[in-house]
Amino acid sequence: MLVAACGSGQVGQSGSGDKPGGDSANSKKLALVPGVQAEPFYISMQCGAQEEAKKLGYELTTQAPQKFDAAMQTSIVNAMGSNPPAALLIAPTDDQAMLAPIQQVHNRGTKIVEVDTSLKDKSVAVSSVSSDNAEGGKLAAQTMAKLVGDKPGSVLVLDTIAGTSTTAARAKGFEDELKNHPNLKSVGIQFTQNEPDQAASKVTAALASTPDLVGIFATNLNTGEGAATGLRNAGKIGKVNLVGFDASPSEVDGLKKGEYQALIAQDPAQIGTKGVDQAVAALEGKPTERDLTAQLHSITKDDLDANSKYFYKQSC
Ligand code: T6T
Repeated sequence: MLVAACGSGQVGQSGSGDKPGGDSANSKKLALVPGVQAEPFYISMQCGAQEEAKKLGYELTTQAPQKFDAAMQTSIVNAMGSNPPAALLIAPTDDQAMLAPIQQVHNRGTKIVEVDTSLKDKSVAVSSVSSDNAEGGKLAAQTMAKLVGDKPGSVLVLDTIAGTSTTAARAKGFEDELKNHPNLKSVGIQFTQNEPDQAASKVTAALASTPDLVGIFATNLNTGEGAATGLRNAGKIGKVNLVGFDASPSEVDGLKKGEYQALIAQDPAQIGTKGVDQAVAALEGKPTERDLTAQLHSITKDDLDANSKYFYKQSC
């Protein structure tokens, strides 16, 4: 587990029994628990959150699991124990398995704000801030249809892990929009466990079984990186369109090299900023918004430079 790539110390180290959010040692403490450590999407989100927390006079600490894994994330949340922060900003790695640990922290008085992913149960968090992921999937399908043109063919969708709210919504948004483009036929959604190697193998298998494969939609950074590897290994770079999600340095590099034909970039810093605003509003008794979205941007090689502000960071 990693502590704060861009800042301060551990969550919940000072005295025990404080009442979160009350007039206590922890009343100005916010904790951020992203989906996984050392990943440009979550680092960029953390940068936005940290800056906003500082501006508003709060202290934000970050602790992320080594892998996008509910058991690892549960350990971090459980370790907050009797000394929880005033507010917890969290990207639940599983829309059901993370309910019990988050609920426990909530029961101790901590305000919960979901950033990026969310739980199925809408009763725990005061606010959820994310991209409009269904809209992102739709945008990806429209981009794919434009890239493929009138040519009929099959497309493959690479999802991450079942129970990841964001990528599930992207995959569904893509499949729904595909119905408006009858030339394109989906060969279905494949799970990759968010492992690039598994994504690469799925692409290798799809290329072998589907000779008319014209496109792949990779629903996040790892699936995209794996898909590019699968295409490279088969000598299919540029022959099969790859539309990725996110804009990590390696994906942007892949777009420049022609491995990807388009990327749907999120604005993770904005998610972090808005998440902190919601947490602070909840703590200060001000109105909050239950669901907030951050903007998405479709980027191709032709408009790369104009969109460089959306590229993700490796550090703050
Ligand atoms: O796409 C992001 C994030 O939105 C998603 O929930 C999980 O994957 C990423 O972190 C990128 O790897």
